[in-house]
Amino acid sequence: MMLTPTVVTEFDSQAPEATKTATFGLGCFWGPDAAFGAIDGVVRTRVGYAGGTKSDPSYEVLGDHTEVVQVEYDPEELSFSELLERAFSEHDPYQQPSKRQYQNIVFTETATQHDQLQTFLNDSDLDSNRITTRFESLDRFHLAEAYHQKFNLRGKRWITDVFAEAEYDDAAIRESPAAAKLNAHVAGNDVSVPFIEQSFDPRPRH
Ligand code: MHO
Repeated sequence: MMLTPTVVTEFDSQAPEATKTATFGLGCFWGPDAAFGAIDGVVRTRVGYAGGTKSDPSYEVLGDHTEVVQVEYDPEELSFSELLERAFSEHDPYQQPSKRQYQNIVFTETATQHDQLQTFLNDSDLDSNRITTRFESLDRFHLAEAYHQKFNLRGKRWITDVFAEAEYDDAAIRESPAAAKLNAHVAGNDVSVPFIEQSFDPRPRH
């Protein structure tokens, strides 16, 4: 089986409708975009800026914002607590980069997420006095530029050609569940999705 426009559109059409979002600042957003995209139950990912006050941040003029990944997940398959576990395995909570652009931040978007974060921290072995990770309620998520979305996938012409053939524009690629899995896969993450496990051998991995 090869990666074809039909494989992409069929996978995307099967995405669950009732999703929730979780947002994390974990350094340069390309890495967590691919790491979270690999997880079963993560439906979509997008990267952006949050945590600051500037009204229209861009990559070049970030103001006081931080690079973040927003994860859209299927709550029937994956919990916020499991995402927290992953977020804490993706960074050292005792080391905070001085650059605001790359700070570690766990955002909560609802009172439930806030409570789940408290429970997670209470149940963990972490020394709360030494934690430097910021915990904030999400004010606003600002989408990053198209060239930062699914960054690993964008360098792979044999994939972007398939999305072009399927008539996906930049926004559609950003919002595509198939693109999230493919981006994770080409970044070297294990992805257990049949169309990826069965595909690609005839294709060059350049
Ligand atoms: N400037 C770094 C990180 C980019 S990340 C989107 C690089 O080019 O690797 O901040």
